[in-house]
Amino acid sequence: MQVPFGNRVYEYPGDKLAELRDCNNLLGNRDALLARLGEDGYLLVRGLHDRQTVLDAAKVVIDELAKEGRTAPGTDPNDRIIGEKKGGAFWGGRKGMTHHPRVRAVLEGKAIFDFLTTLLGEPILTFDYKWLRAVGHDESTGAHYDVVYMGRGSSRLMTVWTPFVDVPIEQGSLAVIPGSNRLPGFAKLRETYGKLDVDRDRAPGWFSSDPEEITSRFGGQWATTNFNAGDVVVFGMHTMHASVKNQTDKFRISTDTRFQPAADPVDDRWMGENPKGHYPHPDRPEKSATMEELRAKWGV
Ligand SMILES: O=C(O)CCC(=O)C(=O)O
Repeated sequence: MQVPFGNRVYEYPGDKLAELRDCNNLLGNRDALLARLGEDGYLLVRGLHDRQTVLDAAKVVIDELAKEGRTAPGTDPNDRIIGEKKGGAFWGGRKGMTHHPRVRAVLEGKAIFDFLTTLLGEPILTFDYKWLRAVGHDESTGAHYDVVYMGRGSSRLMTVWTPFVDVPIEQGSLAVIPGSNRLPGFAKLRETYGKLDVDRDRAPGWFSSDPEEITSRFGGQWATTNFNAGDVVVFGMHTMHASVKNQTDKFRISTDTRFQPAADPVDDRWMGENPKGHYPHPDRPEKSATMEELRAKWGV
């Protein structure tokens, strides 16, 4: 199948876009999971959450999409058909949504807390701020490291990407470069771009809109998969990731949440009753430099 990804179109599965591997055969073996995380930079767990619990959470979002007039008139909101307002929706930090009991049952539920507490080997916390999105047609996320957005606290911070619905690749699945967290070719990137703070440096966060530029210059291979509600992907702050384009007429609903050891320092932008979030917003024009200018300075 042909997959539009950034400014490229890749054949999947193929040598430019491979398959993510799940770690389900390692569940219950902490050392093996940690070794896999170190090697690949991510852990894909199939069916970590009860599917119905996730679909119940998705319904909160589906109802909101319908309420905001985003689903196509005359269609069943449960089909998530994108209406006239073409763009997607982002409810990051909108507690009425992100802390709705049915959403919290997934994002702060026992399944993910138990998994990450065991993995990290100590008590953990999760950021109060949660990123919740419905991705529209032709939309996607550019390639980046998460550390540039939330790097002020724990070095052991983990992202959890949770599809709230079945997300086949054509609906804009998550893509990762396995090993980008450790491959020697990425070392300079980790030392330069990986030290960026989008707020302190008033900088954009996406490294490139060209997935191939990254793999051809630094190494590795992009990988993605078809996701089902219940699956999660866990990854660290220096794992290069993005999403492929949503080619369908349906909203892709997913969340990104963050977890870390409770004893570690915490990035204060994302905690508290009303987390302050980014400042100034990275998409506003007061940016000090473009990513191209920063990259020229860093030589990457
Ligand atoms: O859902 C997406 O498109 C991207 C998510 C992401 O970048 C993240 O989880 O850090």
